Amino acid sequence: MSKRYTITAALPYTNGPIHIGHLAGVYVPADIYARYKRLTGNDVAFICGSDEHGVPITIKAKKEGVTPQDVVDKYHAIIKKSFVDFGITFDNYSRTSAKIHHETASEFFKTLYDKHEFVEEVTEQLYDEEANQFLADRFVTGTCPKCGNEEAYGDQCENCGSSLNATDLIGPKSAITGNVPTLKETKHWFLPLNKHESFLREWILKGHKKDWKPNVYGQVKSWIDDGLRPRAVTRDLDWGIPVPVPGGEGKVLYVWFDAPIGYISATKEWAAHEGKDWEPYWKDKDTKLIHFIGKDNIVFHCIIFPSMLKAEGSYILPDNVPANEFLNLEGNKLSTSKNWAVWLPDYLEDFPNQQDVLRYALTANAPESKDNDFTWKDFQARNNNELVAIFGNFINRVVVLTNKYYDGVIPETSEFSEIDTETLATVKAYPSVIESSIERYRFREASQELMNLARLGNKYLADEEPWKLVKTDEARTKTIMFVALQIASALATLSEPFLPFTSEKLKRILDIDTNSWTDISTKDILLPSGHHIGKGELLFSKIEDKTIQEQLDKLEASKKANEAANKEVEPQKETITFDDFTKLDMRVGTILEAEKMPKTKKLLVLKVDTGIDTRTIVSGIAESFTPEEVVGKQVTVLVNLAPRALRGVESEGMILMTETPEGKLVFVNPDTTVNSGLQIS
Ligand code: B3M
Ligand code: ZN
Repeated sequence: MSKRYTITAALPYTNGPIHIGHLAGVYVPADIYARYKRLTGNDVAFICGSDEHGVPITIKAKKEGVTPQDVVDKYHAIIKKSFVDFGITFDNYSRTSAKIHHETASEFFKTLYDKHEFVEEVTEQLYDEEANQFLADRFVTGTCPKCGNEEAYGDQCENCGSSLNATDLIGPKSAITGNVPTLKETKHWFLPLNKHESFLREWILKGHKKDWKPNVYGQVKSWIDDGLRPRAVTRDLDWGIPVPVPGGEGKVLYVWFDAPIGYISATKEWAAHEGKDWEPYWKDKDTKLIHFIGKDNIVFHCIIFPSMLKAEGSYILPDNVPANEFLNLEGNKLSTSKNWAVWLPDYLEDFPNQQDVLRYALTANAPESKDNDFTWKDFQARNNNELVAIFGNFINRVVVLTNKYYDGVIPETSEFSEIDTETLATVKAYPSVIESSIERYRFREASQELMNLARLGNKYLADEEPWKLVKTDEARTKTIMFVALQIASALATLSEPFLPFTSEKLKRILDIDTNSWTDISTKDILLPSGHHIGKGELLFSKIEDKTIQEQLDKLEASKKANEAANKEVEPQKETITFDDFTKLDMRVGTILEAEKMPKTKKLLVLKVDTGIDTRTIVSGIAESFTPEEVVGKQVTVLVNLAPRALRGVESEGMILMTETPEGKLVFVNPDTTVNSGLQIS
């Protein structure tokens, strides 16, 4: 029976592109669920949009020397394109800087204000005297009072997910100047969450949201049990939605107050475009509201937003909030600021038209109940051992053999053998097998069940060996190919939520666009005899080790570049006198010969013309230069350094070098080519 679903996916901050962690944590599971609900005949509104207010945007704008609007315009377009590129089928991808959102959020705030749902209070907030501004959210960092994380923000700790007041932080520090903040009085409007505790207990704990994932239910229960406190829902900032009530001048709505309302405004925008009524999607009690998010957003979607909806009074509450844990990358936390990520535009550049490979690898390894690690090796294995060797191989054999034996026409069958009947019965059971996993938000499990259907096909062909029988038993061969084609057709339909691009290709190859999800379990024949299929095309291609190594090298390089960019400059050494300096005798030298020091990685043995003489100098530059690269180079040489033996070679002096932030050694060179021996002072 068809139902109405409002499915939302967390609104990504528009302060940078999105990466594989966003896909794995939120958007691929949400898309699988939305596609599946559509395929099974439901009325779906799949909603998302850019989260364009909040401090991360203003910090980025300051860093890039542009306006916040420039930042959100740039990244809204990049992110929106990434979602289209990866087949994330939002019915509307809006943005919170849109007029309709400002109106909707202002109206929502005004309704709560008029209902006296807020507490208006003047309190002391953190203030940066030098920057002359209040410090809220990511403008201030400090130690989380709950878990000790030293990089907690003023509104939230990403480590334990706690929602914080900036004044809760231990040892707060301004993210603008680094100063220790002072306290200054200011008026804000608070949502008294403590007032909603009994409702939340009733709705979640007593309502015993048994189908909420344990990681979600557990976090929510601990917050409620710890005691809920009023949360400020306005800020002393100039980027955001102005507070629409008297006394709100110079203040904006807290980003986590306005952003969830973005789901509502984006639904309104979509419904207006589609000529639909938006209200049933947010106010009809039979509508299922599902929020797909990452675990750091649980408190906002399970406690704060439901309290807002309850206080407003006319909205439904979320039916489920299947939050995922975090995805790590090669053993380290994904980090936008440290550029430790696989950005979606970069992925597509390196793996064109291979979105499904990433969707599958991220789903098969999704951080559904605990943080999980994305490794390029696993990505390669999922592709080569499953998508190529099982799914692709099966489809390829079915299509090639059908074209080879019957010119692409699906053959007539004779009587089914026992294995045929069993196999076809197993195929019919797969929609409910996959459904059962999806309905419990177990998309990893669901993706493996899909792969098991491909395994079934592979095994059936390997056991029945039509390529051997075709010479001796034409009737039996025809029946085997007929059965195999039914499995291929089921895969074309059931793969759509997980592998949308492959599903489309497969439907094109098999020339089908009719079978619905339920047909697979109800119809006896999915592809009738006489139906004509197309020629084969490779669904997946093997990924070689060198391709994976290139990705690992890229990561290593970005890690080095980031370390370099953030490297602290060495503190100055102790002061020396001018006399000390005059003792140094630095000359221009020319490297005449160079060779590697045997059995070492770092050392080159150089013959240097110092203008005074030609001498041997051992230099630790072999990892930055080959001997050929340095011959003829003019360098700065400290000539009166006492000789010392290095690996049995007497080194008489030192070549002056420096190390770039990327860790590469470079010569401290005289500006132009000059005679060796010239003094440097
Ligand atoms: N912009 C995403 C995050 O915390 C946040 C989600 C808003 S959903 C209403 O990374
Ligand atoms: Zn914490």
